[in-house]
Amino acid sequence: MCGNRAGGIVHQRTAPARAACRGLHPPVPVWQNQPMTNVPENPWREVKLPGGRLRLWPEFLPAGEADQLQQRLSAGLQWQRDSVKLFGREHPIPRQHQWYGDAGMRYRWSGLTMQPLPWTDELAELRERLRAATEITFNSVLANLYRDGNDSMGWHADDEPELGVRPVIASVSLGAERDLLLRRRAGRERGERSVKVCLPHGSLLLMSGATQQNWQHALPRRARISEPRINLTFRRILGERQAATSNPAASMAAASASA
Ligand SMILES: O=C(O)CCC(=O)C(=O)O
Ligand SMILES: [Mn+2]
Repeated sequence: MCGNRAGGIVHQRTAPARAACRGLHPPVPVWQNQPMTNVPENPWREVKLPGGRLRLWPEFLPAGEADQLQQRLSAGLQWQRDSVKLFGREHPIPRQHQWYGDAGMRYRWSGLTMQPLPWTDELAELRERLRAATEITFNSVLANLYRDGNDSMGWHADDEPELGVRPVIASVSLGAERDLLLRRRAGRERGERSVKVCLPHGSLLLMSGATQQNWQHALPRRARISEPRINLTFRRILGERQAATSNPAASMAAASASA
């Protein structure tokens, strides 16, 4: 495990050279349409994040269901590999991904424009479970496939105009346990500690409040990890008009797009 006794949440100055993460749980039968049973009274762990809000539900999906879901998504989603252009050069993104959601929920990030594929049964089912757990109806999900510890995600915030000002992002992790790092935007020059959250198989991480305004997050490379991981970040894309009224940056983007 990459966690500690404080529940998988550690403050650190720099990313550790390695993270010893546990592997997959043994497989058990079928991913089923099950109601949530045996949910402890408060399954959430609050991560202290000044100017933001982060909650982790470590055992959101029971291990057997998480195993089945991982297998089905790994084989069934239409994974694609994209590049982003930086200073005129193409850089392949070090993971595969795909965008699913309600019709019209276009998402633009890092110069990519993603049009949603229709919900698969598994993703639609998971969206329902998230609705029950969070009372939020997500209308899209970015699915990410990290083939092993060499795949990663650099520092960024999920702060695109179409997500609105204080987006709630529900992030489900399947497979190899990886650590998510968070750093405060304002604390970078002061050498502030980053926050490390271990994301176990079947866990749910909820980012909300002003997290995306005040913090950045990254999933660093961990060369010793040889197992794959799937991450599903469920989001709510706002309609263009809603985005424009809730976020001045969005109104400028909408204006220049229609110009
Ligand atoms: O893989 C993860 O846990 C994080 C992914 C992420 O931050 C993103 O896709 O925006
Ligand atoms: Mn992100």
